[in-house]
Amino acid sequence: MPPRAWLRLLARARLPAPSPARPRGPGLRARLLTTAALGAALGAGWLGLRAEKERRRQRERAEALRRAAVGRGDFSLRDQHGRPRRKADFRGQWVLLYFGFTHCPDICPDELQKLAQVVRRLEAEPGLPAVQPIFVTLDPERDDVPAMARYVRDFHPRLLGLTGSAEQVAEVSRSYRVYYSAGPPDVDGDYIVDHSIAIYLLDPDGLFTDYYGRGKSAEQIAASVRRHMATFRSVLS
Ligand SMILES: [Cu+2]
Repeated sequence: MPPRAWLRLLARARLPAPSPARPRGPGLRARLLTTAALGAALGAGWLGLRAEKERRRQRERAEALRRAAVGRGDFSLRDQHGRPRRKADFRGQWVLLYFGFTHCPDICPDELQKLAQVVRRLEAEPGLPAVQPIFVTLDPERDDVPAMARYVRDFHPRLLGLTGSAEQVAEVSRSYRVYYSAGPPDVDGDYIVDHSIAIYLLDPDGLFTDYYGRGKSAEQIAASVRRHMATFRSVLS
C-alpha cells in the first residue's frame, strides 16, 4: 500500500464519518444532559460534604463552648412589663440574647435590628420552633422598666427587655463573660457604656450554644440557628 493511501485510511478510521446532513439533535442533547446530570450530582455531593463539614464544625464548637461553661447558673431580672424573669423560664425555647444599653448611639440599635431580622426570618419558616429574642441592659441606672418598654417595642413585638439592680446585671453579664464599663458623664450627664458585642444562642436546655459577632449577617445567623435546631438533642429529660 502506498504511504499516502495508508494515511488516508488511518485518518478515516480515526475521524468520525463526515455527516453534514445529520442533525446534531438527540445524540448531542443526550450527551449534554448526561454531562449536566453528572455535574449536578457532583455538585450535590460536594454541597452535601460541605454541609456535613459545617455541621461537624458547629458540633465541635458547641462542645467547646459548653465546656467553657458560659452562662451557667440562673439569672434574676425583670422584663419591660415589670414581671420577674429567670433563665429557667425559657427552658424549652431557643433564645437569642443580646447585651447593651438603650442610649447606645448606633451599635445596639443595629445589632437589635439584626436580631429582630433573624427572628423574622426563622418565623417565616414553617415547622421551626419559636425563638425568643432577649435584650439585657448593661445600664440599669438609666434603663429601668419603663425605659426598656419604650425601647424594645421598636424592634420586635416579642423582644423582651430585661433589667434589674446593678448587682443583678453585673451577675448575668459576668456569667456570659460580657464586659461593660460606663464612661465619664458629659456636661448633660450623658454617658456611653463601653461593652462587648455579641448575640448569644441558648438551646432549649438553656445551654449556651453559639455566639455571633458584629461581622455576622442576619442571614448567616439564621442559617447557623437552623443548623443547631436540626442537630439539637436535649441532654436534660
Ligand atoms: Cu451598644
